[in-house]
Amino acid sequence: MALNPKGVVPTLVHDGQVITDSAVIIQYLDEKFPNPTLTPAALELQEIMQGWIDLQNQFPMREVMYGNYKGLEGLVLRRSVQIKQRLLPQLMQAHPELKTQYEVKLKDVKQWNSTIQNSQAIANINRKIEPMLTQLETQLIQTEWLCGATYSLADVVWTAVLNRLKELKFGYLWADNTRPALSAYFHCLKARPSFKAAIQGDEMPLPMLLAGLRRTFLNI
Ligand SMILES: N[C@@H](CCC(=O)N[C@@H](CS)C(=O)NCC(=O)O)C(=O)O
Repeated sequence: MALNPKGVVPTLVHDGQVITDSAVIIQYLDEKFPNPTLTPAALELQEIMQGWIDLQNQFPMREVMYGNYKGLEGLVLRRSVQIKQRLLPQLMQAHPELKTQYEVKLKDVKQWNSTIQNSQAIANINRKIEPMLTQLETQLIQTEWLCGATYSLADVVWTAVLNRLKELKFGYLWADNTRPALSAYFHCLKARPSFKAAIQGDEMPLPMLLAGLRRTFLNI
């Protein structure tokens, strides 16, 4: 909370500087480590890239994820938000210097909790997914990557979103030739070594699942 008042990951500390928000973090990293750069040289393309990053940022992925996950993982995830809501007042008391941050966080977590327990609210949010995928398809019919011929930070952020949507069983929205350009694009993303290094095998580790189940069923 001291580093990142929103109390979320990722939070990067580099050279004594605290950088929050994944979109800002990847842009920071690309600037600091530009070989190879994932930012197009042309200003016009940079604006397009920013547009795709902003679109991703506006998408309520947290609610989509916690609201749609099925099975035991879903149970554990949703329960973890309830536990968070219960623990935050205790943390606030223990760290009075961070009271303001904790108050904002608690309000946000309450809202998050009520959204993910409300199937109608989740259904409404889910309806935003398809138009967004159509927007991607329209672009990808014309260009290989989101900003044209070269892979960029826009593709980095959408790799995470598409992979998460696939995990949440929304992959049918681009499978079976419903959105062929998007389907081919996702294939190309998955074939990249960075995908294998960073995302593949990113399942909830067993110890984490077990700890979550203990909390969920035994309240410890
Ligand atoms: N827009 C932020 C969103 C960060 C975010 O929501 N992170 C989640 C990752 S699951 C988190 O830390 N959630 C815990 C919480 O909100 O308490 C970013 O991209 O960095």
